[in-house]
Amino acid sequence: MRVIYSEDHKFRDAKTELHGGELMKPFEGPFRAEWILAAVKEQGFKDVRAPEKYDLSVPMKLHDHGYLNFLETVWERWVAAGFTTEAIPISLPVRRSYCARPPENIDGLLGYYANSVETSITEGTYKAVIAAKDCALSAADHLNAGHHFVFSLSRPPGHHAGIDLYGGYCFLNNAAIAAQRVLDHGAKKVAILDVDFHHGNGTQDVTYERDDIFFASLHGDPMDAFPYFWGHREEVGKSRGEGFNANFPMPRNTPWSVYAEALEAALKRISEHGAEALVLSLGVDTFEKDPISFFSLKTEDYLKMGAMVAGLGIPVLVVMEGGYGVPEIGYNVANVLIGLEQ
Ligand code: OKP
Ligand code: ZN
Repeated sequence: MRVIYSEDHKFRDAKTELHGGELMKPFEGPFRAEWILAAVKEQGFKDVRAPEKYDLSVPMKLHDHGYLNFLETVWERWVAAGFTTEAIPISLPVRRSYCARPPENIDGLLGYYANSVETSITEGTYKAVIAAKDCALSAADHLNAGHHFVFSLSRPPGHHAGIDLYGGYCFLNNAAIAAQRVLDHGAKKVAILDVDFHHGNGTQDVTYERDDIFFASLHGDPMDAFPYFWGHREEVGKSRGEGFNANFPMPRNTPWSVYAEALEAALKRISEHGAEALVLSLGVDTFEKDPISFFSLKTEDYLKMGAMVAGLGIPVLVVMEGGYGVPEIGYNVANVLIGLEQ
């Protein structure tokens, strides 16, 4: 298992997250990658490499070009508008708004491109976002070169980032970017399996009308969990992508025994799709002690998760998504990697 890691994730270190009506210290911070890196090294994954640098040609196949320009320039435009704090949108397009075109004002533009508002944008954010994208692309190139397992240990996460939407701590869809790179190298069919506690609404958005990327997500029922407006079972894909999207919402306190059945079903669908490679959007916020989630997985369950995914018998590129609050996140991630290699 090769691990791809860039120190540049540290440039995303927001001071604020709007949570429960207050600006608090964010759940998604540099300490997460540090805990995960320390644990995977301790568990024997010592082949840690920095990513190569890439341009935006692969992200441009998935994300809106105006959105990419927004990500690159938002901080300087926010500062130029006279703001001195982290950037948070105020006004969002909602039901019955006429939002056919992005506003010119940066305050309005933030809302135009946001799918939620807890994700404050800071000076260093874009640099870290680019590094996470480079980790995903480098990991894909290692897979393309014949490695069976690769881990992109990156942050910020990506699975809530849609075609032209940021939020849920995400900006670029690292998992879809990796999947696209594998397709560009010659694979005809790939799959993305999202085991983060939260529905991968961004990944669903960028893959919804495609039949070359099968997307499956296991997550807290959106009736009760962020991102609330996506992730129901009836979302099965659209036009040529119809039948290539599968959601597995689950209730509070879901234990491994129930989770494993959904995972089995998702893996069966991925097999039937004929995927030649898998991108695993790995969030370990399904852990029983996660501070913002409500499943009941235990540290040893992640070994079984990795082993089940390895049962597909295809190359697996693991991309880091969520997992918060407690140092166990590192051991939970390491257990998935150990399970994969068994
Ligand atoms: C990102 B990822 C806590 C409520 C949830 C956003 C959660 C983003 C999760 N303030 N807010 O999928 O782990
Ligand atoms: Zn999550």
